[in-house]
Amino acid sequence: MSLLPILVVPDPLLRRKARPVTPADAEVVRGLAPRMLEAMYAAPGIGLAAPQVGELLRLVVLDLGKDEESRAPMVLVNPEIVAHSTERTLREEGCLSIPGQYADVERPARIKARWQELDGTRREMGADGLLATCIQHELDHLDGVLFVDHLSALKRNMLLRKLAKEQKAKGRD
Ligand code: K2U
Ligand code: ZN
Repeated sequence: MSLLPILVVPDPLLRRKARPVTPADAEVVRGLAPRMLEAMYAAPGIGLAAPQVGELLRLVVLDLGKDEESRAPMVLVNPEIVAHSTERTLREEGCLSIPGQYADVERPARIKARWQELDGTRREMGADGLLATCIQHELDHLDGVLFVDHLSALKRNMLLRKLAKEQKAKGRD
């Protein structure tokens, strides 16, 4: 089966709020989650949210494993951040929907996330470091928020203009 295409800004779907997954979505989600993981590994990336493949569902996949041997895929259905530290941390972020553009983003250093697994099991986990950044980045996607929205308007516009220029040049090649 072909790889799911990852939407790139300024696709309007990336700015829409995703709806909660319901039991009626079970079959669709069981089929979609593995395909999202494949698209994420191929990108490559360590996280992917359903809106990035055009599905407005509150569904995220992530895997911080360093290589094929250390894969540890996670599927988060209806994920929420239920607590976060007051301490914040700065980390360079990229985004598969804003290819080739990077910037430092400040976010809470530690979070507590709650979600359901594909089989409906409820999970809760504390996270810090890159995992905390990735979960916050992906949950932003579920609300139509992109990492550039955490930057100053000047930096955001510079970065998006640079992407548009690169996309245009690519179109000409
Ligand atoms: O949502 C996405 O676009 C996937 C991002 C998630 C992410 C962004 C920033 C920081 C952590 C995760 C992609 O995985 S970006 C590629 C990447 C790969 C390794 C480490 C950081 C970012
Ligand atoms: Zn992203």
